[in-house]
Amino acid sequence: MADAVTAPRQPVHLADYRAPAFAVDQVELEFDLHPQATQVRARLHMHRRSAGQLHLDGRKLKLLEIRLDGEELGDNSYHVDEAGLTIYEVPDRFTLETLVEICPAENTELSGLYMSGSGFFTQCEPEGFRKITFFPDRPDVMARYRVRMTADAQKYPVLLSNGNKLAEGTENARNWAEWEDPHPKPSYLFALVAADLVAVRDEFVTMSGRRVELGIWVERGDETRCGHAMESLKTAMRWDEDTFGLEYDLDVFNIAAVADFNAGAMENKGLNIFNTAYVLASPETATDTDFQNVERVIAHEYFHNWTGDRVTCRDWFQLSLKEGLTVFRDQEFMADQFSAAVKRIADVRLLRATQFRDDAGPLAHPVRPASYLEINNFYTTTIYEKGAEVVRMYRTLMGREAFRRGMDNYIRDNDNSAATVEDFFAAMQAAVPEHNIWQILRWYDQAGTPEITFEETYNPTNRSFMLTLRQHTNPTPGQESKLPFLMPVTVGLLDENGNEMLEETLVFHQAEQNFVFSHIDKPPVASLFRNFSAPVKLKGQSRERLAFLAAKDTDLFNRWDALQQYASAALLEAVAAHQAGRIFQLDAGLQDAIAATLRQAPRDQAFTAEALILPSESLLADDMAVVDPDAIHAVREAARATLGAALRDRFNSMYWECAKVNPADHSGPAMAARALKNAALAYLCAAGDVPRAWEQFNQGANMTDTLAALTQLADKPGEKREAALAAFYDEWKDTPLVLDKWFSVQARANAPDTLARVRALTQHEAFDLRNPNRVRALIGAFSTNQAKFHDASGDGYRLLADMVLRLDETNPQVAARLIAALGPWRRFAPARQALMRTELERILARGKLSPNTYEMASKALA
Ligand code: B3K
Ligand code: ZN
Repeated sequence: MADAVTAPRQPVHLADYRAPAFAVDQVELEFDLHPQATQVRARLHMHRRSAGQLHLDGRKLKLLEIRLDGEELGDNSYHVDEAGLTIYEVPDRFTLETLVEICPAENTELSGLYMSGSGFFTQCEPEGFRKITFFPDRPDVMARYRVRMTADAQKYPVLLSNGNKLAEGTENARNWAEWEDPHPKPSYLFALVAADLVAVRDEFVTMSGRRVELGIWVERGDETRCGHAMESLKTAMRWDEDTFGLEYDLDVFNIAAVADFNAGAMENKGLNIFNTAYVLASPETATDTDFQNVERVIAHEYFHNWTGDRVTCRDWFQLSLKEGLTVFRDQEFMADQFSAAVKRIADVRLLRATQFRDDAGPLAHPVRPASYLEINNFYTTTIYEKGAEVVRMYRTLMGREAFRRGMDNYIRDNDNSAATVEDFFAAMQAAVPEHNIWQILRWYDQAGTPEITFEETYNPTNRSFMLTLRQHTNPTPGQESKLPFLMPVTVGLLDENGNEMLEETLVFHQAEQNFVFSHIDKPPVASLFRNFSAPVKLKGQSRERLAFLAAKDTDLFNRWDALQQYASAALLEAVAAHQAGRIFQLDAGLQDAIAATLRQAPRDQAFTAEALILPSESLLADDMAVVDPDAIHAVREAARATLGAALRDRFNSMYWECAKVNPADHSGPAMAARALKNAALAYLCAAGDVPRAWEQFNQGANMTDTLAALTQLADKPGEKREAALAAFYDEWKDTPLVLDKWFSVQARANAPDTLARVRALTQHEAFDLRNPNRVRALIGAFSTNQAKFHDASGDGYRLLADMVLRLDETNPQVAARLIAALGPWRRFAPARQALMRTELERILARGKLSPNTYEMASKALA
């Protein structure tokens, strides 16, 4: 059972940070593993750093023994409560030994030591270690760990922990193993696995010639689906050496996969634990997107070895120090494997869809929050993706070489220690002593998405062009007024034929600033914020200018973005017309722009596939004063159908051209061809060619094509839909990751009965509230289905709130995350506002609520 409180716990404030009073030099842990009653003996070798009592965190631990320097402690020399253990008096240097009992089988929160599939697994970030033993469970306490574990030899033959294995053996039908990690680490990076797993092995020789044994541990039968993860790991290891000079620092690197996992994966030192979704991939079971996600997450966790593990965070307010930086690193890695522009487009799409949404509502928080009730609520796109944007701005401002010097400084100066955002800044600033970049720090502490407006003046007499930029950031909770941000603005000036006259990066740091370009022979067209040089909203570009840039911009990202912005403007105009009762008419310019995009398809298939996707319904909603989900849905669907019909021949020929690619080929070009083919399929189906999807579904060439076809079929009620869903279920009911797709495809469906089906699926025998992937596949996916989730009846909201309340009893982390979908309630018309608010209030009215869910629901309502 999860922890529950009736009253909110006290928030933790960044301003209250104090260095720990005690250091832990060495930790010895002994686990006697049993599902119902595991005993954990901990010997902590500690010393005092400042005055004060010794307090160790601990939750739901049954204390069996306690000794200080070998002497048993009397009852009145210590105190245990629900937060931990206090010992009134300790010497300056001592060894504390405790023995506790915990129950992994009943740990449904999936934080601490828990059971899943064939064994025991841990998840300690951020505060799970305190559910395993009494410890100063905070990242600025770094210690060396030695671990011994014993478990039933038959049931749990594989015993893993961080670092290197020292010894192993079998005694009385129980296996034991001892592991030692030579690197000091915070408790959140501790990991243990005891399960019936098999390994896929390989090796990697580092740049200095050291041999590293690699192992990926999975359930028997899954070995055949690990090849891509292993290749990705080796590619990532080489990339970090080549790009940042960072070499792996242990002789072993293990990855263990687990089916029940709250997050994507976890960077425990030398023993990463992964959600199976980010390890297992084969063409029959994984889509191209899955393949890319495996590669990205494998790289991300591996990169944490330096940005996270060797240099960790002083406290959880600094979470983005490791997450933003590591996301930036995985973005760069992926950009180097495929197309940089397409990767940038995908990243910005995600940022706008989730981070911009959160930043505009009651859940907005800075990249470094000032306080929290439950840190698990802060693993957000603001901390991760906006944090990565801030790192990217450093690099854009400094240039690649100086940024690399800054990274070298950062690692060298903070190695084996717990750092802050200021430490990162100091390392970067030291690499560019000639520029003062302190103002970039505001991005960490001020929330909200800056809105940028601009003016242009061309002076033919002195051949100068002046660009005036203005920035404004709306208030966010607790931050009424904002100071200007420092941001790089990459600007390209084009002539009337689209020839590039210049490209420059401006440093914009005032509320309003003028930039003058000289020797400009004719009035230019400016392409602003190229490659999305800052995470802002650029306002006020005319349709003519957007159409021009969509066709001519030499910056591929901005060409895509101009088309997106143009499409948004055209579709929102159509939404207004729809609301006024007028019949839908497709903007001629939009059709021309899409046709032009199709013509250039052969040059860059991956880019074209991205460019063909119209702005999502939720993105269109962001630009409406009062969101009308029904009108947005009707208009976007009408636009897709009209475009599909008007450009049918071109979509057709593109479809067949791209269909030539080998279905088993997972190279970049093959994936690009499939993406384009399936973009064409979506338009053709929108225009009525559903048999095409049926045919593609029945070919079953690979999961990418099958799922793309099933997605189309799921939108259209009728026999084919039922037949396809039934066939898919039959084939994959025993393959959990694929069955997740069966749930999501129905939750995302664009069909009149989606809501009823999702409600029914919550009762399906294969729906399992204990498995976070399944919950995300059904409920998470449904909450992003704008038109259906926001059904005027309010049933969508009710369904979500029902799930939150049920889940809160077992897994509050997953429950609380779902609430974000109700965050934007103020953006809707009064009827929907009331329905959404009612559900938030219903959640809060529950007497016993986890701090996770309490924090999200109360902040969403505030
Ligand atoms: N650091 C982990 C996140 C753990 C989530 C805890 N709720 C994964 C990652 O970002 O690499
Ligand atoms: Zn991470």
